[in-house]
Amino acid sequence: MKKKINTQKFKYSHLSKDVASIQHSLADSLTYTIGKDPHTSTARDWFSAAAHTVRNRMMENWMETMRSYQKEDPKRVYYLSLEFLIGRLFTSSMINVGLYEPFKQAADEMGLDLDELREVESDAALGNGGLGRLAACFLDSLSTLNIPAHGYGIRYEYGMFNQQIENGYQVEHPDNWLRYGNPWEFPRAEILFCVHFGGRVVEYPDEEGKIRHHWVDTTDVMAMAYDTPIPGYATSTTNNMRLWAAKASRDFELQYFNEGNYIKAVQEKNASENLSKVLYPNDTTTNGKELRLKQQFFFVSASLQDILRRFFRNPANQVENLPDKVAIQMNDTHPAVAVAEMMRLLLDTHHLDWDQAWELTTRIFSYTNHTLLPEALETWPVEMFERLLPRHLQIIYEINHHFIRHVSHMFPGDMELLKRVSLIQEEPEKRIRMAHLATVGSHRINGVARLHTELMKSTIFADFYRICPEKIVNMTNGVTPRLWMLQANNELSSLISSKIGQGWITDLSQLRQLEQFTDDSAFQQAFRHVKRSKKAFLAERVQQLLKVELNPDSLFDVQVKRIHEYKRQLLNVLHAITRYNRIRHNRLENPVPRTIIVAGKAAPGYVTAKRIIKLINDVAEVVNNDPAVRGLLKMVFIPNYSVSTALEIIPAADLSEQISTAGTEASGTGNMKLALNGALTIGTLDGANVEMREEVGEDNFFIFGLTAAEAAELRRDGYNPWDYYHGNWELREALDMLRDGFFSPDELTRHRPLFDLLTEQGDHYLLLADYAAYIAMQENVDALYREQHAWTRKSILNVARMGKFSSDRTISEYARQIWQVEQLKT
Ligand code: 26W
Repeated sequence: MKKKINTQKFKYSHLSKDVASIQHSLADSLTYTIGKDPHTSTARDWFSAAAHTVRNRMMENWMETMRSYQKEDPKRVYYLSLEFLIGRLFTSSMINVGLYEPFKQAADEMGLDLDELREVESDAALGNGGLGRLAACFLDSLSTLNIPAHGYGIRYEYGMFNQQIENGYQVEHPDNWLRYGNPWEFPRAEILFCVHFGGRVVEYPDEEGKIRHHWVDTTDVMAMAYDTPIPGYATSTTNNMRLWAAKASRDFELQYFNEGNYIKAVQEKNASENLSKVLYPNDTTTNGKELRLKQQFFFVSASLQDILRRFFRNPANQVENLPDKVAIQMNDTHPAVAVAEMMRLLLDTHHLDWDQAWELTTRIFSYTNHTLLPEALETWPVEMFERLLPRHLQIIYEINHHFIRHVSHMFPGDMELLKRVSLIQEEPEKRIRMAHLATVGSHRINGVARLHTELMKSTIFADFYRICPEKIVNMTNGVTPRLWMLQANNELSSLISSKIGQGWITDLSQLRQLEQFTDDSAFQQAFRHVKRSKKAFLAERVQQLLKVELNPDSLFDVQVKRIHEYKRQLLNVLHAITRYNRIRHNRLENPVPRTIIVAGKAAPGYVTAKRIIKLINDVAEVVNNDPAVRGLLKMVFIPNYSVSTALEIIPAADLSEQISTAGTEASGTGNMKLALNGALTIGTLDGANVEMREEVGEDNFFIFGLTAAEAAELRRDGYNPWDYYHGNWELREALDMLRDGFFSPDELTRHRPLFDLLTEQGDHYLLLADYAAYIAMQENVDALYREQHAWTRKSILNVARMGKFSSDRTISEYARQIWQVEQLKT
């Protein structure tokens, strides 16, 4: 804009949050924005009007937050993540800005069904599972704690696929979440950065005769910003999540247009815009696709350009002071190429010398590791890097050269060590180890639970732990109580607040005050009533969706998470089969009615995980239709597990299944959400379960099975699953039913591959070794469930002692120990 705006004449409405004002806005939005009247408008029209009504009430705080950051220029955190599993924003936004109650009243008075409106919104499913959801919880906590922070990621046009179950099998359907528009995002057409790929590197001497590098003849893609406001709870701080969309660059099109090749121009435009088309649905296995590496560099390059532009906007900032103003957290190794890109910018654009550039870079970056599974550790072929990012490859070689020299001085003559820590893997082909790049380029690297961090030090990062022990720290995960309590369980939240006030919402440790009511029978009754109503609600949903009738008085036994061998959904199935056999053969004296609920997605190419889904559905089919177990056992697989379905399932759980092989689940966060909602945990000493048990007390936690050390030892000493098969007739009975097609009468061999996996193929995740302990612990669960008071007591204690697992606590630790950023006063 050339002309100066007369701010005297610039006056907006200052929207208030009272019922009348909300109703006025709803009418305005429906009329002026949606262009409908109440007679013709659909639920979707009303949702859009409602979303605009809410979003407009976040604008002033959002702009004020951005203005104050610009004015004060505090140190900021940049959270770089290829995934943000946000879910729906309508209710969360209302809760955080204090609109929920008046909005509900406004809607009620107008005759609008708020629940119906809520369901219209698509989930923003821009993530796979734990890692993506953690990023979303962190954004909520960062704003709530008034920490200057920006989330950076990709605006995928298609998020996590929708899972349908057809004939018991998973079928993937595209998630076209933007079809009806996204009311929460603001396209910023002017915030556009050019991202380079390919080309070649030329050297030239600068004025002082030093060799400098230019990256030339590149193919370019533009990154355009889409901003989403992230309001904190009960605070005016509203941070920004900036997601990048790929747009074809003008030059690129022109070239073909000039050649008169219109069709080719349009095709190429499409190809470059494909970069932000779809989220890769794999967790834990890298697929090595070139497009994925392009996505990584695309969002890293745009984000770093944006970060540096913002930094240099303040004339007082000099490049040497970057780490005083910028902390960049890499969510796993997915953004690790940022280390090389920062070096490139400092060397080639800002002409720093190597040592200074490196010092700044390592002070800026830190990296979170989310998994120890070897198949999840990213490596990229050197050949691919050379083709796409030739300058970065040079820089990575140079980083490696310096690092290897440093290590060889520390440990002279240890050639094996050098090979192991090198950023370059040599065999069978040359590849870049992204975890090594991220580790060497960061001043801190962290695990996500105490056990996980200890295992990092003793296993995959053992060499780095010798080289720089102070670098590896622990940051135990947490979840945001705003979503996972206030929103998921309004009833429980109100009950808690009626006893201890509302302080717990932003200081979860205050839940401890509930301990005084554990034996209060009125409180117990109210607490049970909440759980019962959540179970009845879920039962209704399942009835509608799956036409299976659930008994809300049965024990709801819940395992919800991605389907993976290491998470051992198969062990859950073995328990279900054993229970089925015990009941139908009258081997149980006083069986406790149980409903086993499983949900989760399998990566589309993960054959075993998909077989497990089919098996669960096959077992459910048999069990649910066998009169011999009627009223005593039900099993359901709830399709399309997502943030939205999690919000319905988790509050209804009595029992939380956290049964991964010890040493495999980095942390888990579903375990925290379930316990916070009053489920008791049956689990292994894995991930954050260890710390959860420590908090709630071992009497209130069902721990079974091998420890991580025992599991490692058993594997080392030679594990033979057949020993367990032959040594336990009930286990054998269950496994033989799989082998012989008991649950697949239409195709007797269908479940053979799973039988083979657990026997001949060595049962890598030690299910058979943990089977007996698991079954025995399930008996203890039944025994306790028979004692209503004792169960409720422990359930209340679980809630009361979960305070540690708020993401507010986690983020405070990151802020102090890794980022050195301050919480601002508001
Ligand atoms: C490259 C493919 C890929 C994609 C995602 C590999 C690995 C991942 C993630 C690391 C998978 C993930 O979500 N990990 C989970 O992170 C959670 C948050 O820290 C932990 O609670 C879970 O235990 C961990 O499995």
